[in-house]
Amino acid sequence: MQKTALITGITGQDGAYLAELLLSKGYVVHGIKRRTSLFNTNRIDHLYQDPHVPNQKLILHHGDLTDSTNLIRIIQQVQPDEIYNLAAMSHVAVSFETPEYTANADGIGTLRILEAIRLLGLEKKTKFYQASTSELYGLVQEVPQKETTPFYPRSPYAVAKLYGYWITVNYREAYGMYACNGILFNHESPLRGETFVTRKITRALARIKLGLQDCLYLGNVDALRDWGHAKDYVEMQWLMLQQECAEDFVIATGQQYSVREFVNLGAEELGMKLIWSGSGVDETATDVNGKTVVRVDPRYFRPTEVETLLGDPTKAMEKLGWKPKISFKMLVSEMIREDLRSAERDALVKQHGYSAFDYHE
Ligand code: NDP
Ligand code: GDR
Repeated sequence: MQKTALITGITGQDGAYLAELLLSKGYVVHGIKRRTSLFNTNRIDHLYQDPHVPNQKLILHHGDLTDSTNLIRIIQQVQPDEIYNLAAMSHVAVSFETPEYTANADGIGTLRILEAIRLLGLEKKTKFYQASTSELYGLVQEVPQKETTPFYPRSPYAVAKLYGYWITVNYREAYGMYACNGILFNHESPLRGETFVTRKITRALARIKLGLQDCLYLGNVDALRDWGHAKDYVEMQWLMLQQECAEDFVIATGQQYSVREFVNLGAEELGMKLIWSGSGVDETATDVNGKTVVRVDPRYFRPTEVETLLGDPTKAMEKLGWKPKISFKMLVSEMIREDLRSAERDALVKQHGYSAFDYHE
């Protein structure tokens, strides 16, 4: 029986990898995308299917997590077997600037989908996946963090996601819905948004290497994260919906690196050696010629920071057979390779007299 899935946030990093995975498994995939003034489907363009061709397997709908009637209409029309709620204002630092919107999209947005499932009488048909996050642990209460570790969110983003987490648990318990949380630790890829720290680093280092950018400005380089690859993680999202009963799972690698270590490894991949000096806001890294290529800039500090995250994925290993295929080194190497390729393209464009606008955030 061909299954139908609905992905919110299909234009994002995970949405793109998940759509690819589900299509490869024979699903019909519906995705919700926001109306934007320019196309923003780059990550899924390779999956695009002309709507005029019959038997389309990838179908896009305009929608928004802040619009209940829109969500109800789409879910009614699609009658999905599985919903993956990946849409969110997902940037922790930006959530301090847009806290109300973040609560609306990330918190109440989750409720809107669960309510739509219930109102449409789909509680027994539609399985629901909620993109929960290691940010829930925030000020960590236990090391490493597992499913039973108490939460202590440290940003408007994490507080909104806390609501999303608990409303998912509540609808499972109250209405017997198959609804589960994947508590995913940071996962990255060449498709990662350019303003998350890993992609910011690999993009900047590649551009510095080719003389397109002078310096990489970072915030807290001591922050420690448990970084995996998005491609591995979306497979677990799917598996969580293929179980007998809905349960919540931590997905992590169980290994931790600092932002500074990420920078060093990225630089090594490009044949650059960095020498760090100073501390706090005066910390810098120079290359072997003494040129400063990394500077700490307090504008990237957060009002409340999550200093350290380290996951314990034992439950997922035992029940879902979780074993990440892509190591940290392979992840950094792939991201650097892809960013070097796009920097080479930009350098070529520049050589021919065109200059690309270089946005820094
Ligand atoms: P991205 O930021 O790459 O993608 C977010 C997606 O949500 C985009 O498609 C975006 O659309 C869409 N979106 C944002 N706001 C709305 C809205 N109001 N209505 C509808 N769609 C909206 O995130 P990731 O792919 O990295 O993450 C996927 C999910 O997993 C998110 O919920 C995130 O919070 C969560 N998460 C991510 C982790 C990670 O390390 N990547 C770890 C743990 C959880 P547009 O393209 O138009 O901006
Ligand atoms: P995070 O990811 O906040 O963990 O949320 P991000 O890559 O933004 O930050 C990771 C750590 O790096 C530090 N940092 C910087 N971060 C950014 N963005 N820019 C900088 O210049 C910079 N310098 C240092 C941060 O302070 C932080 O400690 C991601 C998102 O995908 C969430 O949606 C998801 O829920 C969590 O991962 C798990």
